Amino acid sequence: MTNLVVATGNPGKLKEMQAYLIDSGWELMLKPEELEIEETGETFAANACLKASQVALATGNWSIADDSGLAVDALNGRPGVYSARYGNSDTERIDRLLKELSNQENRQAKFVCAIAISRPDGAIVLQTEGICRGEILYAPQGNGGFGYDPIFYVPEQNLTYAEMTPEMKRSISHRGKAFTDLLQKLPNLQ
Ligand code: ITT
Repeated sequence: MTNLVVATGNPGKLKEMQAYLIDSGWELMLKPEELEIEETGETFAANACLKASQVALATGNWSIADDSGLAVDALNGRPGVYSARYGNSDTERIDRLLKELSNQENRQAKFVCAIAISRPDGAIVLQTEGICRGEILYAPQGNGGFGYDPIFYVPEQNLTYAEMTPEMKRSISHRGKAFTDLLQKLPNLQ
């Protein structure tokens, strides 16, 4: 089995990425904790490529990275690629977003997930993106998941991401859509 380093320091993401990749035929490895990549890109795709490529070069292995975030219509797509930098904790980030939307009736938003896979020499060989549209609630609801999950409501399921079982979130989420596409292409890579 070929090693594949999962290039994330976010435990919530890591758990979901491992679940998608468990039967993929790759030997998953964790990114060394001290290895941090600065996200200088202006798009999710650019940052996913940056992380995958840098981690591959630093470890000498194949690497997979996920760059994701929440884009709110009434905020012109913010926090977008700054989703992780919107506060120092999940609670702070959620509070800030809810404050910014406090007088706003348009609650439409989308979660975006870009994934990139790099060869050990840093070359990106696969990229994909998934989107899930939803609405931002006025207060958090549900205890599951991570990050912005408690305020992201999906009308088709009548649940927030945080109220879904991990299996349901995996099947309909932005990350789920990106991985469905990726997993079809993954076996042909090496
Ligand atoms: P890595 O770069 O190390 O992977 P990160 O947390 O910095 O970890 P990003 O730069 O991609 O990752 O930022 C993503 C932000 O969007 C972060 O605040 C997440 O909590 C949030 N996010 C991404 N996917 C999410 C999901 O499925 N549910 C809730 N929040 C999510």
